[in-house]
Order: sequence, then C-alpha cells, then structure tokens
Amino acid sequence: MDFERITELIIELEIDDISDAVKEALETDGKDPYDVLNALTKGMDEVGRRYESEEYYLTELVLAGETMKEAFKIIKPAMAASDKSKEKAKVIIATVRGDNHDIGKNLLGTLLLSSGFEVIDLGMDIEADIIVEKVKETGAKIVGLSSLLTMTVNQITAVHKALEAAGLRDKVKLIVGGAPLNMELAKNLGADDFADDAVEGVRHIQELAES
Ligand code: B12
Repeated sequence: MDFERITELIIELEIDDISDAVKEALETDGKDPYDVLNALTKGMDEVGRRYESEEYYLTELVLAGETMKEAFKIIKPAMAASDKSKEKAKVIIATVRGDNHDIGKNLLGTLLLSSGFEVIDLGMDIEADIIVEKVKETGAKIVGLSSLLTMTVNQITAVHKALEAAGLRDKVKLIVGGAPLNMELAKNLGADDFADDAVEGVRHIQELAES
C-alpha cells in the first residue's frame, strides 16, 4: 500500500476501504504510522481545497471527516505503541461550544497520544462547565481547545472565566488552535498559548508540561 493511494482514498471519500488500506500499510508493509498520518493529512488538505473551490460540498466534507476518523482508529494504537517510554501527563482536549469541527482536534489528540501523553478527549461542541468538571475530576494541568469558526472563538474566554470562577485558572495551562486564531488573539481571549498546527501544538504542550 503506497502513500499516494492512502491520500487518494481520503480525497475519493472511500470510507469502506480506508481501514484495510491503513492496516495493510502498517502491518504488511511495516510503514511508519507518522508517514501514514502524513498521507492522510495530505488527502484532507486536498478535500479542504476542493471545498473552497466548490468542487466539494458539505456532504463530501462530512464524509471526508468520517473517513479520517476510521483511519485514526487504526493508526492511534500503532502510534501509541511506537513510544511508551515517556511519563504521561494528562491533557484534556475539546472543540468549543457551538463548533462541530473535530478533525484538527483529533489529529492533535493522536499526535499527543503518540508522544506519550494521556489524552482525555471530550469531543466537540463542549460547554465550558464540562471542561471545568473534567479538570477537577482528572487533575489535568493542560487544556487544549479547538475553534474553527470565527463566531465561536469567544468560547475560549468562556472556558478561561469558568476556570477562574472555579479557582483553577492558575493551575491549568490553556492552549488553543484553529484557523481563525493567532497568538495575539488567543492571549486576548484568555488563553496562555496558541499553535498553528498539531505538530507545533505537541511541541508547545511538551513545553507547557515541563514548565
Ligand atoms: C471539514 C470542514 C467541515 C466539516 C467538519 C467535519 C468534522 N468532523 O470536523 C463540516 C461539514 C461538519 C463543516 C461544517 C461547517 N463549516 Co466547516 N470546514 C471544514 C474545512 C473544509 C476543513 C477543516 C478541517 O478539518 N481541516 C483539516 C484539519 C486537520 O485542520 P484544522 O482543523 O485547521 O486543524 C489544524 C490546526 O488548526 C491545528 N489545531 C486545530 N485545533 C487545535 C487545537 C489546539 C489546542 C492546537 C494546539 C492546534 C489545533 O492543528 C490542526 C492540524 O494541524 C474548513 C476549511 C479549511 N480549509 O480549513 C471549513 C471551515 C472551517 N468551515 C466553515 C464553515 C463556515 C462551516 C459551517 C458554518 C458551514 C455551514 N454553512 O453550515 C459549518 C459549521 C458547523 C459547526 N457548527 O461547526 C468555515 C469557517 C469560517 C470562519 N472563519 O468562521 C471554513 C474555514 C470554510 C470556509 N472557508 O468558509 N465544516
């Protein structure tokens, strides 16, 4: 199974074939899970491009998201198995309330898992109060929020304030990501940190975990 074929399967929305293709790449061909992930992400980039140029519509986007999820299910354990040595810090991840984009968050979660973090993924469209409850319950010191929509970035402030109200704000580092954000905006909204992509996000989270 070559990488180009995996990229194609995402672009062609082949949800029934993706799991076997990823399995074959990992198990039969012994490919590095990171390289497979790279091939999947390339496919998703092209899907995003086609959506923007109106070759694809919402239906295709949803299916592309579902196809990525099937692939992640196979790739996650392979990535976790490739690095078990590090001490596990807990990271809570979620997409903010009102936002149903989770592909970027899932990618971050997969990479964090493979970097030795314990990942508590709350899902998408998540209320600030639920995040605070999870922080209390798990003692996680890092929260990563995803916001892809301009109209939902203010939910970052809602989480920041809810943590403050619970007396937890100084115990937790809040990092955010998503296309409408940048470092300056993230800080104005109450976050501690921002990263442009998931790879950079993992690097920042490693630094936050050590600080
Ligand atoms: C796929 C997609 C969808 C899918 C989502 C499926 C899913 N399960 O996620 C569906 C079809 C559901 C969808 C719906 C909508 N979408 Co949409 N969608 C996209 C699209 C094409 C791709 C997003 C994506 O998955 N990219 C791939 C991932 C890997 O990248 P990413 O999410 O950016 O994440 C990376 C970084 O941002 C970062 N990151 C992300 N989160 C985090 C978190 C942390 C902590 C860190 C450190 C880093 C980090 O790392 C990731 C990987 O490197 C984008 C356009 C685009 N090219 O981005 C529009 C886009 C985000 N959508 C948009 C819109 C408008 C909508 C709708 C309102 C459309 C509608 N009319 O209904 C709805 C909103 C639904 C809702 N309430 O959320 C707009 C948003 C505009 C804006 N700025 O507000 C965009 C930009 C398209 C556009 N150009 O208009 N969408």
